[in-house]
Amino acid sequence: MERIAVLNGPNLNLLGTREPEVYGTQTLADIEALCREAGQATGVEIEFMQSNHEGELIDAIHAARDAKGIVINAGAYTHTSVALRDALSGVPAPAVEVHLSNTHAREEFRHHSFLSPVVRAVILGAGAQGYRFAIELLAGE
Ligand code: CA2
Repeated sequence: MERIAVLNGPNLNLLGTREPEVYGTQTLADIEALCREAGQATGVEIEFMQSNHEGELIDAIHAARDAKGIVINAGAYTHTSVALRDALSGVPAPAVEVHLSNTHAREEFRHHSFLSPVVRAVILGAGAQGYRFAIELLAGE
């Protein structure tokens, strides 16, 4: 079965504990369950991980090089990390960048993404459903 890697960056392990008005009430475990449901519905295996460490996320991108796709919410590294962008550019798997919040409606430092120019699609502000949309897109291509 083909697989899709779902990668989550720093602080996303705190979801559901604070700032529900920005990020919703769902926990990362809820999002993982949603992704596994979307994987079952679309016939792909889901690999789901979260890390607070940039290098671990880079290793996970490299490990997903032969996957059908990568769904990535890189958290704040989105706005800072040339290294994550280079990792995504360096693997053949297409990636979809997902953010729970609409980063363009927030502070200016969240408006720029180093990742957006090198991904297949960007999904902003759809909450946890954004992960489902990303899996459906990648699984269908
Ligand atoms: O909207 C998103 O998904 C973000 O990637 C979330 C990141 C933020 O830095 C990006 O600009 C947009 C932050 C995730 C941290 O989530 C927390 C949740 C609860 C409490 C504290 C942090």
